Amino acid sequence: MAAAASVRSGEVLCLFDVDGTLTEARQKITQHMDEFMQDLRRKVKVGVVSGSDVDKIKEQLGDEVLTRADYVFAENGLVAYKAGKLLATQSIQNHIGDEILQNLINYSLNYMAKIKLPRKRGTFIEFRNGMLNISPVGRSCSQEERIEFFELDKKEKIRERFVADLQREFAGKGLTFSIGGQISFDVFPDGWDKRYCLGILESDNFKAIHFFGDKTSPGGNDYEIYSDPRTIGHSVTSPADTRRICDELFFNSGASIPS
Ligand code: M1P
Repeated sequence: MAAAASVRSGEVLCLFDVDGTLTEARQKITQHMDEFMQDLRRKVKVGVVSGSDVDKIKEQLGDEVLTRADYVFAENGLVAYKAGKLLATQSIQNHIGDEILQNLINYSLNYMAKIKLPRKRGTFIEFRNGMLNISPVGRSCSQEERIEFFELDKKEKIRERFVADLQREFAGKGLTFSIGGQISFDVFPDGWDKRYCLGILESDNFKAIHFFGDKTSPGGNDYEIYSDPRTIGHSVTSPADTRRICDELFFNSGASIPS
């Protein structure tokens, strides 16, 4: 697939979260959904914005995602691509400094060392460009172990309690803790949530930016961008629901592209 054409002012952009919106959590996009997105791309510009890093987005949406979408905003846009080209990256260590960063890592490892779970695996803290991703069970768990932790977490609120503790411990340090997926939460400087990518998009002068996400309630990692006045927010329940809404908005209306 060729790289996207340059963006003309006044166009419409559809911006999609990944997990629960374009794919099932941490799963690959289905062929049907992938084809749908390419059909949509004939009508509007298409971008993705995820808390995940670019390698995970590629695992889920395919290696060609950087050119099969007009924009890819990994780590909430802290690593940003447009038409396949890297625009900018951010560094959490430069922003918050090594002192706070190390305190946060030490405190989190210490907290996790005291949690007893049915099982633990590896990679409890993943250091990304613009954020840390912290997982009590460990990111190297299998799919079955992931679901097991997710179910346990729903009952025991392991991540919620961990996040509440960190919010108390690191109050006033300018950090946001965001639960987006199933086994982990993200930590990044205040303001570096998914709205971060809207700043990057400003100069492209879109007539309208539609955002689609599944974690749109307060506390969810789609909430801020979903409720931002710069977007038209759509709350979805699954990839099929995303397709249904896009279908209604852009294919079945019979009218011009809604803004
Ligand atoms: O859905 C977004 C989240 O996806 C992953 O979460 P988990 O592995 O816990 O399901 C992570 O990449 C996380 O950073 C991201 O916010």
